[in-house]
Amino acid sequence: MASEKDAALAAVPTDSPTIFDKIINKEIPAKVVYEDEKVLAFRDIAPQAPTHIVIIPKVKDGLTGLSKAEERHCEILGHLLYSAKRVAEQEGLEDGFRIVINDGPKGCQSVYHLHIHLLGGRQMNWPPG
Ligand code: DGP
Repeated sequence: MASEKDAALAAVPTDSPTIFDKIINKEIPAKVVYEDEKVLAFRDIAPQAPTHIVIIPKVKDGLTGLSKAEERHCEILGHLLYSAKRVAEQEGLEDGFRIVINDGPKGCQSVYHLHIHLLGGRQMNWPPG
């Protein structure tokens, strides 16, 4: 199985639908932990921590990644971050957690639909790899 880095280097930045659209449309299953009208949160298929949840906007609106954000996206960006905090609470991560947004090949992004990683349940290190 390819590493996350290999997957990121092989990924082609695109505005086309991704695997996350299939999850949004329920074409493929995912372990959904939180959902509202704007965002969906589900467990990562390749968890990097005991708790590893991906939080995505249901409508991509050009947000293939954070680097493509424009002023019109400010509301959904804030909503995503606040949703991550709510999911962290729901998951019982009261001792702390980490939020990650990978962007582009060097940022190790493999899926071009903006997403926040919520990681918790173990001691994190710094600097990240
Ligand atoms: P990134 O490398 O930041 O683009 O993160 C993409 C994440 O998406 C990666 O941690 C693995 C996860 N992922 C990819 N495909 C699927 C899938 O089909 N289901 C779930 N649950 N997660 C997926």
